[in-house]
Order: sequence, then structure tokens, then C-alpha cells
Amino acid sequence: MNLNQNQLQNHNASLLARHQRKLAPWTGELENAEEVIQKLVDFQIAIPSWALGTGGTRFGRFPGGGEPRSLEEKMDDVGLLHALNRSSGAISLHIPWDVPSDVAAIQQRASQLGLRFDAVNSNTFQDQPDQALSYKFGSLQHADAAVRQQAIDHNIEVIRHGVALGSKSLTVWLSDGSCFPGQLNFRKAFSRTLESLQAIYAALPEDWKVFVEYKAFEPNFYSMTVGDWGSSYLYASKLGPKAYTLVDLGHHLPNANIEQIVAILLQEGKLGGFHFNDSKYGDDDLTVGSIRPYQLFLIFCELIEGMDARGMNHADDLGWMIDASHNVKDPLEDLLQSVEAIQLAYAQALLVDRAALEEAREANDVVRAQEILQDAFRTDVRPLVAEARLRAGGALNPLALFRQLDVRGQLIGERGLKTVATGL
Ligand code: AOS
Ligand code: ZN
Ligand code: ZN
Ligand code: ZN
Repeated sequence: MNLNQNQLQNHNASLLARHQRKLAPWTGELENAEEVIQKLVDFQIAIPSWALGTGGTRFGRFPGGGEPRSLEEKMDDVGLLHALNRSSGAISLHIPWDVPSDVAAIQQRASQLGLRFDAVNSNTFQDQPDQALSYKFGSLQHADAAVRQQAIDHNIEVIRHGVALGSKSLTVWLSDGSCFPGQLNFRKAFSRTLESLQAIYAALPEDWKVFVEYKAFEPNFYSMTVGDWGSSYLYASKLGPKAYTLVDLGHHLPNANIEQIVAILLQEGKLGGFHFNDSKYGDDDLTVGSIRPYQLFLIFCELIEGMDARGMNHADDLGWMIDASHNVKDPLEDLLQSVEAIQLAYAQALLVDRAALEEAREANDVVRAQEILQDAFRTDVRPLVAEARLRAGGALNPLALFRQLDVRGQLIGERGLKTVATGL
């Protein structure tokens, strides 16, 4: 389905007076309001193809209706999100779930929907039906060189698909590791994984990046071969300048100081990008900002500071992606919430008086430093984010419009009630 532009205009018109009342204090008082709004307009967050259906649980999966059944329909869903919020102008594909059958047609669809292709993801954490060798005991780390080669070849094939679509990066996430003490020689697993990654790295086009995603644990595992930012950083450093660490917010041990990790990786020029999500105990599946919005804000404070220090462009120089799953919510509604949570944290972080903060730090004025941060965090920046959306041609309240237009009902009408999107 396409979003009806008249309906979007009517929606905005009905909310405009109220919106302008809320925005007035901002444009009056905040010196750099225009700059903040423009940064929000420019900031795009890629939607992963696998988050458009229900998933993310090892137990019951309860598919909602109207889930996308093909790559084309996944793109349509992201196109819908983008039409609503004008901030989801990219899709991240996972191969082999999303192998395009007709590249030209897919590209044409993408340009109609205003989408570009963000990082392509390889999958060596599952066995595919037609696959010769099994990944039961790992892929890039496997004791058998033939299995490693199969996984390397798969990654190279993923790069090929990405090149055809205009993608510029590959994300490698491995469920390689071991389930019991004694099972794995850690040193061999590390070297084999490194060698395999080197073979993949050698196949990267000149202007590509590879992101090495780490994860502290998977249920059922005793060790993970890319288990933390330290090992990801090691791989990325040994691989070379096109390799970076990817931070998935849900992939840390409880209480890890993610903002500090981000600061150091950025300082070292090795932060590649993000998978945004949230978590309570572990793993990576909850809506961004639903549990720890303050942490998200602190991460953005470090990002802005670090990117500005390195002269990086906020919108383009890191990969911004969501990686979440939904089992009880409408995936599209959840993604609208997630994108907004990211924008709110970004906007709040842009408000921080950094000169004053630095002064307080240098003077060891702990209270003042804390107050400066909390002052920004406790500011309601929703009118700024809404204004950015309005200027970019989106809806003042995307979630409300999604419901008002009964988008899900229409998708069910088109695709049927019993649909299961491919993915996890
Ligand atoms: C898995 O936990 C990782 O976050 C990956 O990014 C993975 O590729 C994605 O969740 C799709 O399965
Ligand atoms: Zn991830
Ligand atoms: Zn994850
Ligand atoms: Zn997950």
C-alpha cells in the first residue's frame, strides 16, 4: 500500500496549531534551534529487513497479520515507515533471507520509495536447506577448513549482492563459540576466525567497510568467539582500515558502560556503527529507549562529542541501524517508536552545553557536570523532533496516523492474515 498524501496533509493540518504552540518556546529561546532541526532532518536510521515481522524469541512465535512475504514487501514496509517519519530512508538486508531475484526491479523500487541499501548482513549462524557443510560447530572458526571456506564464500557472495544494490558495508555477526568448557581451543578459534575474516576482507571493494559485531552471550553458549568489544576491536585492527567494530546495544554483560566503550572506539577511529535496541537482562530485542533512555542519551553525548572532535558527519560517517524483534507488538509500530526514541536521544544530546560541561569537568565540579547532562535529558524535545519530521514531509504524529489509517488492516487485506516474514 502507499501512504495517501492527502490523508497525511489532513493529519498534519489537524495537529498543526497545537504543534506550533509547543514549538514556540523552542524557536524563541534556543539559539541553535534551526541547526538542531536540520541535523534531525538529515539523520536517517536504517531498518533491518528482519525486524518487519514477529520474532526474537526461542519459544512461541505469534505472527501478526500482513507480514511482508518477500523482499519487495519488506521494502514496501520500510517505504511506509519512511513516508510517515522521513527518517527511515534505508534498509539493511540479510542474505540469504533477502536475495533479490531481479536487481534492476529492486533498485527501481528502492528509488521510488526513497530508500538506499545500508549494510548487508551475512548469515552463518543457521544451516540452509541446500548447504553442503554444517555450522553446528561454528563457521569462520570451524576446525575444518572446508567449513571455514564455505562461510568465507558465503560472505563474499553477500558482498556481491551488496555491490549490485549499491550497499557500502558488510556486517558480520557470528554465533561461533562453544557450549561447554574444554570444547574449544580459544586461541585457535581466534586465529582461525581472524584468517577467515582476512579472506573476506580481501574481497571488499575499495570503498566498502566491514563491521565486526560482538556479542557477550547467546543462550546455550559458554564462550563466544567475538564476545566483546575488545575482541571485535582486535579483529578490526588486525584486519585493517576498512574494518570497524559494530556496537549492538543489547550485546553487553549487565551494567557494561556502553557510552565509555563508544567513546574509546570513536577516539581510536574504529567505531563503525550501531544496532540500536534495548534490553532488561540481556540480549537485544526490545524497543529502543524502552528500558534505559538515559543510557541512550549518554551514548549520543559521546557520539556527538567524539564525531565532532574527529570532524565526522553525524548523518553519514557511522552506520545507524536498528536491530530489534517484536513478539507482542505490531513491528511497524515498534519501529516507529524506536526511530523516535533515537531521534529524541540525539536531539537531547545536541542540547548539551558542551563548553560548560568541559569547564565543570576541568574544575572537578561533579555536581555541575551532572546537572548539565540531566538538564538536557529532562528537556522535552518532542516538539523539535516533530518539527523536523514536518519539514521533511512526514507526519506530525506517525504512530497516530498509522492507526488512524488502519495501515495494518490494509496490509492484512493485501497480504492475508497468516503471513510469516522470513527471518528470525
Ligand atoms: C544477533 O544477535 C545480531 O544482533 C545480529 O545483528 C543478527 O544478524 C540479527 O539479529 C539478525 O538475526
Ligand atoms: Zn545486532
Ligand atoms: Zn543481536
Ligand atoms: Zn536478538
